[in-house]
Amino acid sequence: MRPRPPAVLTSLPARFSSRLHDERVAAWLGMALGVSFLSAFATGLISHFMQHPPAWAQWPSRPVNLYRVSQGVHVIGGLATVPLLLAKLWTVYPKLWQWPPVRSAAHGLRRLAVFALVGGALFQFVTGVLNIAYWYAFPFLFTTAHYWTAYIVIGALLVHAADQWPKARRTVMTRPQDAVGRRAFLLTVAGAGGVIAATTAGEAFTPLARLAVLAPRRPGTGPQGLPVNRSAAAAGVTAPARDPGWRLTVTGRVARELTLSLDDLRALPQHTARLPIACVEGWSADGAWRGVRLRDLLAMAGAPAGARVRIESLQRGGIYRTSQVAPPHWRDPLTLLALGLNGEPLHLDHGYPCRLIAPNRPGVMQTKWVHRVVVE
Ligand SMILES: Nc1nc2c(c(=O)[nH]1)N[C@H]1C(S)=C(S)[C@@H](COP(=O)(O)O)O[C@H]1N2
Ligand SMILES: [Mo]
Repeated sequence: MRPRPPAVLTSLPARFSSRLHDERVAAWLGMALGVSFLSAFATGLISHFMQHPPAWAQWPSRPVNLYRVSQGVHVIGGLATVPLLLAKLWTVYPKLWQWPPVRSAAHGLRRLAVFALVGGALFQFVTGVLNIAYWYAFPFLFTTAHYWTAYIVIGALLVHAADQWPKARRTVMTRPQDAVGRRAFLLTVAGAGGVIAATTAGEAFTPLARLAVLAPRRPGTGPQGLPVNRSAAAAGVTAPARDPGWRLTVTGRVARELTLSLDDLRALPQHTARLPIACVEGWSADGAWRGVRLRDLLAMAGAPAGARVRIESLQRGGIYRTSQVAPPHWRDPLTLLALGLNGEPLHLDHGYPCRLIAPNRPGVMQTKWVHRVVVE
């Protein structure tokens, strides 16, 4: 004999009185969420592997805005998905109390996948939003946790989607018999997602910058019209960056080591590149950068053509004090050690005396306050 459900559960169905706890609403929302999660996963992988390229692979340096668009889709698309996720959870939460909780091994596995999917998705959204709000309320490194949880979420999503697909497809293909306000509900949810997208897209898409009231950073703000992520004071580099004794050295596997003062750098051929800073947190903004081509410096030093280059900052600690530049990027004529931005000498917070700026590259790898270029 089956155990009877606890009394509290038998009284529950009456409380889930809304007719929107409904298969049809759940199916439509599920399909939309599936598309959105897959897009987040793909763009997330791009971001991860741009920051941590495997030894055997190199990213191209073009198109210039590839990373910017991909990361904008990741963050803005992710934020716009929040209402969909909440609506889906609200629609299906009566199932949480289904009785018996596990009917068979297969049913148990299905439910396990749903729990992993819901738990993982909530974790991704909550920590993701806290991260772009610069509220590091958690003890772990966000990027690592976000990356590994993504595999759990996508694995669980595939199991859940394979399981639900036949039923969901049938549900959306048949005509509804009754009108219970589904269309209005789904349109409201889609509208809420649209409002979030519209009020954050301007953080990456400059024409909408003034609408971006929900974005923590946006183009047009900050010194020289560009947001600042970590200031010189926060990075502890104010004194060494201002020191007239500052020198740039080009060293490592080179024929001639170079040591250059700021005046030496200014005396070299100067080039302008219009390139974005595209932060992993979703915001991006164009600047007109002016400075010395990295490839010119490496040619002067006699660096081997296939070498990888490490850019080092004056900053003493922090995970973004160095970055790697692979040949497609350092050979690109747009890749500069910039001395100026938007017609002025580089602001201290943008990396004075000199910073790396390269096309199609995450913001975290656009190293500021550079003082050493090491050919590996
Ligand atoms: N040395 C150093 N460079 C750095 C950082 C840093 O913390 N230290 N932050 C990076 C990040 S996360 C971004 S998005 C860009 C932002 O550049 P900006 O402050 O000039 O806009 O700088 C990058 N360069
Ligand atoms: Mo960033």
